[in-house]
Amino acid sequence: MKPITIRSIKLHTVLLPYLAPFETSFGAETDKVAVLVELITDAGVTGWGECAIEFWPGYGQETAETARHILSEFLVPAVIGATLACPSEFPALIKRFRGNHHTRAGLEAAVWDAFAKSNDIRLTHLFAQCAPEGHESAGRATVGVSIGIQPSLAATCDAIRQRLQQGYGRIKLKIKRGWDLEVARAARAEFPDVPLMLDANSDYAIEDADHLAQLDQFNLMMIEQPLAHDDIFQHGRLQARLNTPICLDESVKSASDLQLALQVGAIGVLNLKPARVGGFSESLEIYRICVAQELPLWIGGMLETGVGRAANVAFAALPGVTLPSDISATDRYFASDISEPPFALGAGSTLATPEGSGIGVDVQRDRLEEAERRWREKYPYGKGG
Ligand code: OSB
Ligand code: MG
Repeated sequence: MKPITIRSIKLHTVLLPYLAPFETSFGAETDKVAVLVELITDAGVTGWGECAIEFWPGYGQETAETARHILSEFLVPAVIGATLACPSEFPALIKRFRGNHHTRAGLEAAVWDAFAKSNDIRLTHLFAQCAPEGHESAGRATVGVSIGIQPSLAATCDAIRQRLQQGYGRIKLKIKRGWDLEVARAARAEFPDVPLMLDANSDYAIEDADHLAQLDQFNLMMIEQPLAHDDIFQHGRLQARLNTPICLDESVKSASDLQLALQVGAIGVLNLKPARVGGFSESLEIYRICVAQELPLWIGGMLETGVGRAANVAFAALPGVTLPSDISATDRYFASDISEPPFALGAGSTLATPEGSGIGVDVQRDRLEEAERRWREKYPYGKGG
């Protein structure tokens, strides 16, 4: 394959209003905030990547301002002019800078897209080439939907019913302290056979083990991230007291975290968010471990714009991603996304990988400018730009 040389990089901070606020155990969000990375190669090919952040330092600790700072002061200067024979050479270029996983993942994603486009291949096929021998892209990802905390149990059941009618085959409900057993009970009463899971976003402590064990009666696929975002050890102790498999999200920030979680019995399923682990190279490393250990795997989402969504769908179409991913159709998030075409739910609760080369979706300049203007208007004191 043809190598690429990075000529220039431009950053875009965007704000896209969600169709409805998304509430988790740590609060509600009304808008998608993201920093989009536009990378241009010496040959004039443009690659796009998304730093999958949120408005505040919650889930991933990074914000639009930290992402811009880390990119413009450190990461971008370190990579301009670099030539890459393969995108997996990229992490070495920025190895001396630590942390900021969501930020570096956005930059790396732009490299993967530019590389795939330069070689006129779809990103999903490029990922497959980097996966173990014999792994080929299915050309579509099996997906589910993540439903935020609702104002009532009735509203929760309404939301589930609506998503099932739309064709989603797996439901994830957000829970928190005081909003857990009744939610599972209400959902199971109305939907006894639906593949169902819960996500606590770190709201519990090991002292809640007896309480959480009561969830075993609801035949859940898994419970996601019940304990602290930086804990692995206590999840191992908790798993010993639950039949429901524990799925780690926040706690696995690298391949080495995953090895530790496996070693101490803290994990039965992995939610892999490429942003959380610092990019697609580390994601491929983690993918190989999951395949070798036969650990059930799915790809998580951060309510991304079409740019981030396209790359995640490309990865989620790999055969080692064995469970439905948290990547829903565009109309579950936005009235109008930043890119075209939108992602639509297909038969069997799937999203197809777009046909074009690279991520296969095109950023719409007018919508990009509009979304950048929205960010500036909402945060006029120099936040982003
Ligand atoms: O915990 O998986 C999570 C969104 C933002 C931050 C954390 C999480 C989520 C989701 C959304 O669950 C999944 C999606 O993108 O649809
Ligand atoms: Mg989660």
